[in-house]
Amino acid sequence: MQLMIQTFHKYSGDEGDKYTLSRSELKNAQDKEAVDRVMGDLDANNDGEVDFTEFIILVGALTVACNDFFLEFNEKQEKKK
Ligand SMILES: [Ca+2]
Ligand SMILES: [Ca+2]
Repeated sequence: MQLMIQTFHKYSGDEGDKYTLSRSELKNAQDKEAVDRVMGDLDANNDGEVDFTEFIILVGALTVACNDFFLEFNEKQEKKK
């Protein structure tokens, strides 16, 4: 959970509102074609930014969209145990 928050703030501070992810910030976080589609689904209130609540949903969606990334991440987590 802490890692998710750190990741969120790492990218959300690049431009505009420090506490929301714009479309371009989201692309920095995950440079995948799926982002555009995911962004459209995630931005529940259609303000062009993904707030933290929306981001939590994004993480779940990216687990599927960016499976390789999360497999690698999980492997690193496994090694810590
Ligand atoms: Ca921002
Ligand atoms: Ca929004």
